[in-house]
Amino acid sequence: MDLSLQVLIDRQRVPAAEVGRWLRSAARGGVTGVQLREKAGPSRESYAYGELVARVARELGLWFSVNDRLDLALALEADLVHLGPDDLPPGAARRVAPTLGLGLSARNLDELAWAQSFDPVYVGYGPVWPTPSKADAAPAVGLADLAEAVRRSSCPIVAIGGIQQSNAASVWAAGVAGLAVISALTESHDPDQAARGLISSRQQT
Ligand code: TZP
Ligand code: MG
Repeated sequence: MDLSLQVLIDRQRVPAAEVGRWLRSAARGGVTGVQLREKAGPSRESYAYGELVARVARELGLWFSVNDRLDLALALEADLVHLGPDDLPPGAARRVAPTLGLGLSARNLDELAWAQSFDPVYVGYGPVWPTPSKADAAPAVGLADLAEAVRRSSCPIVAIGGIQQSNAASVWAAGVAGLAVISALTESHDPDQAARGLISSRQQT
């Protein structure tokens, strides 16, 4: 699974009518995976939107992940479910869905040790910088802590939180396996170019 560039989307940021065109553009620029991150609204609507995202992701050869919701991940036949320390315990998800991939979040080095013990596909680490995209985000960890996480981790680290074109090279330099972003792509007028910029800053390290 290519973890290089993951985008987290929801119905507000990428409306259903735009999903096809939008994801095609993002994939052209180098997005490798998409995470459905629906925090509000009726499950029925999240499911319908997720069906669309999953179908387009498959057509484009992107992996597909679901944030928080094991039920939606199973119903949508996702590649991964992404869980944080306050979500359904990873052990419970494993019991219910032994073959479903796990992505886990860690907000500090202690949580990284916890996350690694489940042998996830990757650990999302951050927020690296403060971000307006997550209401209840933990304090930013910064680049030095991110690099320490990479050194300590036995599984791939994906950086998240406040990653933009302007700072992406410094994140790659910490040795991460990939980037996970919301605003850098969903608030861009040109997801192709924006993704291309994030990917190409890897070469600058
Ligand atoms: N988890 C930690 S920070 C964050 C999430 C979901 C938000 C990332 O959004 P952005 O716009 O890329 O900073
Ligand atoms: Mg969560």
